[in-house]
Amino acid sequence: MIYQLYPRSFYDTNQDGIGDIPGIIEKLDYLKGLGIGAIWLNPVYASPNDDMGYDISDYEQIMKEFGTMDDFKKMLEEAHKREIRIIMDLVVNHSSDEHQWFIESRKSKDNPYRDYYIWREGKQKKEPNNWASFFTPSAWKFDESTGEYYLHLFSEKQPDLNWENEKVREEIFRMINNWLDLGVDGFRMDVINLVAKYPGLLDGTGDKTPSGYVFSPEYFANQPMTFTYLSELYKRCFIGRDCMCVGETPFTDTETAKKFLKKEDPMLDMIFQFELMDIDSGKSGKWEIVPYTMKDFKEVVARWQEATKDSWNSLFWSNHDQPRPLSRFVTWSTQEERVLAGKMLAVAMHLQRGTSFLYQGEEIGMINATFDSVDQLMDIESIQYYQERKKVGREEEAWNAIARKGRDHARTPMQWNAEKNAGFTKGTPWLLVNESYPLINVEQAMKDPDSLYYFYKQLIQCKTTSDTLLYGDFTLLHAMDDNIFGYARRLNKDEIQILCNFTASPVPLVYDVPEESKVILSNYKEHFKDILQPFETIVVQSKAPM
Ligand code: TEU
Ligand code: CA
Repeated sequence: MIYQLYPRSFYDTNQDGIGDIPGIIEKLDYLKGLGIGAIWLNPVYASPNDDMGYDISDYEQIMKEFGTMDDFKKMLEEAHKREIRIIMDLVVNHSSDEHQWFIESRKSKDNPYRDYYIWREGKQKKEPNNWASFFTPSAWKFDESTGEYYLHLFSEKQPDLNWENEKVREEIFRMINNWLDLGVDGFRMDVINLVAKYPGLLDGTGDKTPSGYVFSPEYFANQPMTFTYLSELYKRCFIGRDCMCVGETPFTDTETAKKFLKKEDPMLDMIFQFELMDIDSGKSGKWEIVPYTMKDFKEVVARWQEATKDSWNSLFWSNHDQPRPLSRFVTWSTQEERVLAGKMLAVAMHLQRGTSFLYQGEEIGMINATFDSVDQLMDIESIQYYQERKKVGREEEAWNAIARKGRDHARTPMQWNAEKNAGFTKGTPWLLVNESYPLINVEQAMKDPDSLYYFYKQLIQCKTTSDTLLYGDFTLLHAMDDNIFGYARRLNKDEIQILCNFTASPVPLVYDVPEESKVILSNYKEHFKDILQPFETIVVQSKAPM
C-alpha cells in the first residue's frame, strides 16, 4: 500500500499556511499506524508553483516553502527507520520556464541550451502547428527575444524538454541517479509517455476545441521513440537497484500497456492508466461529464486485470488531479452511509491484483469541497478553463463542471481535527479548508473503532498477509448485475470472493459460497445469504472448487 502524500496540504509546522517536510516527519507515526509501506510524494523540488510543483525550476533543490535539503534527508532517514519507502515524483516531460536551462535557451538561437527545448518558427505569423495544450488554447507560445515559438503541452510556464537531444537525457539520468544515490526508493513518472513527439510535429486531425486548436495525442503520446527512451532510462538508472517506477501514462490502452510492462525489455514496473478515471468523461474531455453504468465500470476493471496478469497493475480511486471518490462513484446521504460507502469502495478497489495507492484523506473519507467563486480556486487547469469558457458566455456550465471535477477538491488541507483550519495550520491556509472538517477528521476517526481509518488498517493487514490477495488471479463475478461489483481471487485451492453493493439500497443476491467459508472482512456485522445491504461489502474466504 502506497500512500500518496500531497505535501502542500498535509501538515504545516511553521504556520505559513503551507504544508512542509517537517510536517511530514511529524506525522510519520500516523502513517505507520495505518500500515502503509511507502509514500509517494507529489513534487517537492524548487518551483514557482504555476502548476503546484509540476513546473520545476531546479531538480536538485527542495522547494523553499517545504524546507531544506537537510529536512528532506531527515525525512528519508525517519521514514526508512519505520520501514516506509519514499517515492518521488519525477517531472521530466517539461521544466519550469524559470529553470536555468530555459532561461539560457530563450536568450538566443545559438545558445548552447537552445536545443534543450522545442523551438520552431511560426507559419504565416501563426503557431507552428494546430496543437491544443492541456491548460491553454494553443500548445505554442511566441517568444519575443528570438521571434520563435516554444512548445508547452501544459501551461506557458511549462516548456516541453527536447528528449531528442542526448544532452537533455544525460542531464536527466544524472539527476535521477543522484536522488537514488541519496536513498530515495523510486519514482512516479509524470506524463512519461509524452516525452517523445512525432518528428514532423504534424497538425492534429481530430475535432477542434472551442478555441480552434486540436488536441493531438496521436502525435505526442506513446510515440515509438518513447519506448526507446524509457528502455534507455531503465538501463541507465534503475537496473540493479532496489527501487520501483510507476509511469503516469494518459492515452494508453491495454495493448500499449503491455509494451511498457514487458519483462524482456523493462521500462516501467507499473503504469497509471486513465480509463477508469475517464469513465465519466465525454469525447471532448474531462469537463464533459457523461453517465456510465456498472457494466462499463466492470468492463474496464476486468480488461486491465487481464492485460496485466503477466506483469503488475496499479490500483487507485483518486489522486491530486481527481475529485474525491466518495463524491464521484457513489451517492449517499447520511454520515453513516458515507462511512459504509467509503469502506465498500476501499474493498472494491484494493483487493484486486496490484499495488494500491491511497490518496491523502481517503483513509478518513474526505469529500469534495464547496467553492463559492472562482477566486477561491488555486488550480491553473480549472482557472484557465473557466476564463476560456467565460469569453463565450459559458461560464455557468464551466462552473458546474469544476464543482464536480476540479482538481482543487483533492488538494484542500488534510483534516486533522475539529479545531480551526482542521488543525492543518494556525496561519492562513493556501487553499480553503473543506467545511466538512468538524465531522470528518483524523482525531474523530481515531476515536471511533468503526471508522474508515481502522477499516483501512484492517484491509491493509488483510491484503499484505494473504498470498491469495497478493498473487492470486482475478475473475469477475456477477458480470451482468447492474448494482453489484464482485470478483474472486484464487491461488491454488484457496478462493476469496469479494462482493460490493454500490448502491444505497438493499440488492438481492444469492451468493454461492461453500459451507465452511468464513467472512474475513466486511462493513456489516450481520449478513444475509440472499441480499447485500446498502453499500455492503463482504470478503469471504473458502477452498476453491476442484
Ligand atoms: O497530469 C497529467 C495529465 O494527463 C493531466 O492532464 C490530467 O489528465 C489532468 O490533470 C486531469 O485533470 C500530470 C500531473 O498529475 C498534473 O498534476 C500536472 O498538472 C500535469 O501532469 C503536468 O505536469
Ligand atoms: Ca509551512
